Amino acid sequence: MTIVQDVNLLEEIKTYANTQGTNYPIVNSYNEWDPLEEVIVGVVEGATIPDLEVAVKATIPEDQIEYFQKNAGKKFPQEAINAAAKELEEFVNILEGEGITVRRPDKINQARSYGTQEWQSKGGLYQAMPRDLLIVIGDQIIESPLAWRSRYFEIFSFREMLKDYFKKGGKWVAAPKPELPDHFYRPEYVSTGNDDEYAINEFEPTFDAADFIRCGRDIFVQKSNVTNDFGIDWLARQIGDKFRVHKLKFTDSHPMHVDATFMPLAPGHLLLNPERATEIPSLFKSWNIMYSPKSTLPKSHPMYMSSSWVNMNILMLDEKRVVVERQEQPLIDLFKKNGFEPILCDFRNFYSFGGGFHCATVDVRRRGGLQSYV
Ligand code: DAV
Repeated sequence: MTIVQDVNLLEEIKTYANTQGTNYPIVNSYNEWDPLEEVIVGVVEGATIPDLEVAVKATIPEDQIEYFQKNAGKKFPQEAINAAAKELEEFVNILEGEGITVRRPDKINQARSYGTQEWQSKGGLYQAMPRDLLIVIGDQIIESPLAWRSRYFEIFSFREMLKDYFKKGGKWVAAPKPELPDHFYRPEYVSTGNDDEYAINEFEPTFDAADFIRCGRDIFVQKSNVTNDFGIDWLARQIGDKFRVHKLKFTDSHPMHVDATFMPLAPGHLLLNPERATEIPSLFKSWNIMYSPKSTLPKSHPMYMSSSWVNMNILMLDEKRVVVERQEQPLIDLFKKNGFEPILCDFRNFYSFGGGFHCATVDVRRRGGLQSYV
């Protein structure tokens, strides 16, 4: 893994005014670890099997391809949804118990077809993973231009809260709505895991917000089967020259979302996926590098959309407290050994839908300002 390009590289700007102790804007989050005050947590009710689009096929586990092909547009098994929903409630209770304000999107029926003048989708997907849809960088909350047609209208179930944030002074921005024509996709593409080729091209900007990770003024991003250079350039220009955007490249044959690969935990501490991060990114050479143990999930556990590396997809409540899956003992031990305070929550049934605690959330407000950490 190496930084292949620095976007928006400007002269060094060290520390901005740290607003600690004063009032923050309603939308305020610069990194993954400042004390969390308000968070969006997804909902999984209504989760629907998406069409086997080119960029879906490029990212889901191969043993699910036939299932998606046969069942697109139908709901995922109700028992699986119910079990995941129960874990989300436990997660919300934990967050609220820690004094954090939790907002939830509207539950909408995704098992309904829709389309544009160019294409049709048998249904939507879910509202379970707000991390893909929205990114907060500083005082802006930004809607992503998603590359999956099955996620075209997903953001609508978050609009009530976005309107509310706007009314309370939040800066609300949406990236240009993509067209997603057939020629945007590359069905012929076969990944080697090490090339710079993906299932989408550069016709228009797209990204999933979960391909970005925030470390103060340094923002890290991977290109993937849903995030292209054009999308990265759009975001870099939108957030402006207070930030530097760095592209990272990992060894991953199904790249989509960097947060089960590369997870800065707190200043000086970086959690890496040992299979994908074969090198330490150069800016992190002086950091404490922690390699995530493999998930303890049994092979028989259904994983519809992702690998079991979602065990390292954790949420930091501050520089010490970390929400971890209850049964991931080796990872829990690693956190303790490195001075972190794990807070345990069942989440294996939620994993089945393709994400962990980081995926299931968007941190809208953390207590802290813009700083340099690397
Ligand atoms: O298998 O590493 C994780 C996806 C998180 N939204 C993976 C994908």
